[in-house]
Amino acid sequence: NPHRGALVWFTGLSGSGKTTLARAVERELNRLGVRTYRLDGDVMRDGLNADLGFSPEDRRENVRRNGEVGRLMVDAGLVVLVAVIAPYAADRQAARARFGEGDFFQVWVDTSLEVCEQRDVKGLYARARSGELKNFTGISAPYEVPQNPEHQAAGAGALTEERDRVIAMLRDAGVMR
Ligand code: GGZ
Repeated sequence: NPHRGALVWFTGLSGSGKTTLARAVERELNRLGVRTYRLDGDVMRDGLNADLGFSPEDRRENVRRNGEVGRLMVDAGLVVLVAVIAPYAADRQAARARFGEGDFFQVWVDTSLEVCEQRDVKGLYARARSGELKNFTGISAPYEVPQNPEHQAAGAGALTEERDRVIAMLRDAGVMR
């Protein structure tokens, strides 16, 4: 299946389902013969971004690096799935500005704070509420809601349907057939 390079940025709260949706989209793209790479915030923070914390400045640099690495991979012809919170609109916009028109897709994984906190898969929200974790997105640090995402995914929706909507968006944009 011939395809071009593109980047899909899944933005949303911790525990919103960014990674889960990105993984599902990736599996389906691979099944369709599309070559992909997934950049995940917490994985990237183990390596390339190990020097960065969660201050606004460090998040800005974190988002910038994820965008730049993604850009190299798009140049190499891959479809890149980025699962990084990217809480500041200005930082998301700066990342977008590094891509050509039609090469960058923002997907807002719109799961409410209430649902994310109720799930609390990693126990981070509890630690943020107790004050042990500072600057936690949604609790003690902002998440600026996307104003014009290419796509809005229901974080609490059915995974297969949400996956297929992202795939359809990429098809409609001519990323692949
Ligand atoms: C937000 C934090 C924080 C704070 C640790 N705020 O759900 P997770 O655990 O596995 O993924 C989250 C990850 C966020 O990294 P990102 O690179 O995506 O964030 S950003 O774009 O804002 O730079 C979360 C964990 O790191 N984590 N402390 N204070 N998330």
